[in-house]
Amino acid sequence: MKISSAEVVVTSPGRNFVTLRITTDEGLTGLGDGTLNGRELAVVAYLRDHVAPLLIGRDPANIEDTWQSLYRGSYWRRGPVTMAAIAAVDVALWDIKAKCAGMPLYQLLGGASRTGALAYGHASGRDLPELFDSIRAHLAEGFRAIRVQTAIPGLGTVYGVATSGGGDTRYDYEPAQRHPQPVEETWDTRAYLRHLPGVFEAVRAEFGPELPLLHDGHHRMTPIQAAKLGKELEPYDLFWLEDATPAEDQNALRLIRQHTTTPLAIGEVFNSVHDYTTLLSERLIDYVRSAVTHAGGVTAMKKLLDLAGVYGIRSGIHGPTDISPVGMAAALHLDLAIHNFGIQEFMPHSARTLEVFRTSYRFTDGLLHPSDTPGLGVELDDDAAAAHPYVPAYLPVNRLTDGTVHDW
Ligand code: EZ4
Ligand code: CO
Repeated sequence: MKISSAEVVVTSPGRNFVTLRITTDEGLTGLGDGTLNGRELAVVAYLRDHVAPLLIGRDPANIEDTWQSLYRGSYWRRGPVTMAAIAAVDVALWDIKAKCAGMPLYQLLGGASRTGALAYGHASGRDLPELFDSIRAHLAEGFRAIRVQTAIPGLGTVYGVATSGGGDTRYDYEPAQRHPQPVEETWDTRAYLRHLPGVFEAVRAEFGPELPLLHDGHHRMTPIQAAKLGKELEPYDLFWLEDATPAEDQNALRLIRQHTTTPLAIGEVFNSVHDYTTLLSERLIDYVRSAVTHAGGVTAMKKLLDLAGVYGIRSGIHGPTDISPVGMAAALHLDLAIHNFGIQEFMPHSARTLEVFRTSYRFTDGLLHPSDTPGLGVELDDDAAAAHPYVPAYLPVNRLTDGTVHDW
């Protein structure tokens, strides 16, 4: 069997998605996700101009060889654009292989290690009553683990918080904020540090000790600020504190770790196992946050998670709405198969997105299952995709109250 075409589909049903469809001379197709939020067209050009021509004529069965050819063979390696492009190819080839085998992908990864993957949902509120309502709504939807984000007194819109109340409100730029320029938000880390422990105290008092609670610091603290927050949150027994510091400095985690037993999760912006070597070998984190879509696909994620498992570190695969349903399905097959599964982030996609991407994964009683459909279990509706052309959209930019650009 040979690859006969590799076609890039860009669609924007509320937000932009980049999908690679690989077709073989026997008519089999596989889908891969290469969506890189705010830099989508860089991956499109990389795939269309520099990868697709190299794939034609290759044997789709040789996934490891194709991965290594694209990684080592390009000379320029790593980086989010390259690794998202490689991920798109890798996941599409796994989809083809599993369809060929007539099995769901998780069977090729070793079979099911659990009945389903514990998912966490994103609750948020501008004040405590709104936050409590949001937590209750997520519990009613079946979530058994909840991420908690709140507004900060004195600041306007901040990461992770829905901007208006009501049932269908999404915080996460769903629909994405589609402007030719990023919107700007204002940030004050000291105000955040003063406010957050009281929020978790109130949530624990209202919802009791059992419910797993998570929080995303979204790269805004210095190491010593993160250490202080981790200590102050210890009484509220977080499942994890995510992205406490900008994660490219692995040594920063050593300082945080010395001060707090709050579990730490990091890595959604990482794209290589080499971003993790110190963090894993020194056990500086508890959860690996990389996305299949941004870290080289199933092939690379399996190796990364196996290495994490050597150190007793578990998975917490990134699953925001800017990962397409194709990338989400790939994550779910890994979640079901690996031994050291921790938790899966799950922000349900919009109805419009799910008209473009026909999924078969299920969410039942707080657990996600990729389904037993052969392959990934996701198909792309070309007509629906074509109805939603690309729209420029960027993540926000953060500025401190004095105007200094800060990590968002
Ligand atoms: O801000 O995926 O844990 N989830 C996150 C996400 C990220 C977006 C960036 O594109 O931090 O909401
Ligand atoms: Co995050």
